[in-house]
Amino acid sequence: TRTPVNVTVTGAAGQIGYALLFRIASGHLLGSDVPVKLRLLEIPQGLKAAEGTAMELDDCAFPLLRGIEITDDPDVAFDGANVALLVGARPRTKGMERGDLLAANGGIFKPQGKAINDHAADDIKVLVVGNPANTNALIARSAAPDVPAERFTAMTRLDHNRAISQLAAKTGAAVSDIKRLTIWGNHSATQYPDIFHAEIAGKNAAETVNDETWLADTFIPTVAKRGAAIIEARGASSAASAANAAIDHVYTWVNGTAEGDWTSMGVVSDGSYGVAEGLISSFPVTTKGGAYEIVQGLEINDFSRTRIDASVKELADERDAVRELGLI
Ligand code: NAX
Repeated sequence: TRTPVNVTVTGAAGQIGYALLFRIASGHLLGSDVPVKLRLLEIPQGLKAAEGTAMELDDCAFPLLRGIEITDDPDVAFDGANVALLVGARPRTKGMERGDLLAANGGIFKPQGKAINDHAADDIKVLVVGNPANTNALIARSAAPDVPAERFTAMTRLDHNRAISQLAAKTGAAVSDIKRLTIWGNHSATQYPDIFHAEIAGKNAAETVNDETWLADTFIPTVAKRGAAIIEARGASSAASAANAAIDHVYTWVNGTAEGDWTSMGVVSDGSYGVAEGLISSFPVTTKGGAYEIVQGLEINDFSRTRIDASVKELADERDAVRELGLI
């Protein structure tokens, strides 16, 4: 029998947490034969609700779930963690300046990064979901000098999945026929969903669509502003789809991308495609054996270049702002 994998989830009492935990416990995060132990990190006000969720998890009698621990202490939550899903974050509230938002999140992700550095297992893999996800990942990574930088990733898989779905709807293709879609840059309104290298049933997606107006005026803004559209419709931000994307991100990282396909992940830049080294930016990546590589050698046309550069500039500005605040 396999040793259980320790999975830490922060913000466990939140709405994404509620949609996420049951799927982790039922084997969707790592595989249907991998037992898991859950560690739930919450702030003191969230502990009681997390306990309620843990009661429901017990009531599912999941065969793979080997234990649940709930704490408000990051040192306890990340002790021996193999996978960490950093979901809890400080949302932007009315009248809040960007600097205040970055500072408030620095107060969360810096100590969590340090706790990961000091207590997590050697094979720790971190996914940051809480916004601003890329820069929160940068803050956590900077506080964890003993952990290889590539273990800190930010979630753009929801954007990736949204883009596939929009492209399928436009072309009448099945989502499973769409491959090699890429989200570049920041998980924000400046993100760039790129279909120039994507394939629909083996044919180039941009050539199949052959409609640059749709691309520029409909597809890109629909994907980039989907989060706001969900809030408008649902009266609450994306939760189940975000949890699903977090599951997809980690599952793909651990279990590998399909031959001939890739995925999108926010990962530390090695300077590829002119993205400044050290920024946590979304790239096309392939995964194998629990490791990932940025896809190399893609030709970037002018349409794409402008949009990648704009999103990367935003990431560089966020990095400069958190540097000024002493957070990295
Ligand atoms: P909720 O407000 O429902 O839940 C957040 C939870 O985090 C709360 O229970 C809160 O008590 C807890 N929390 C706050 N600070 C904490 C800390 N220091 N340690 C542990 N727990 C802490 O938000 P939810 O809808 O679940 O969203 C969570 C985050 O995901 C938000 O930052 C949101 O912006 C972000 N998202 C990111 C997405 C992405 O694609 N990267 C998409 C979905 C989502 O918007």
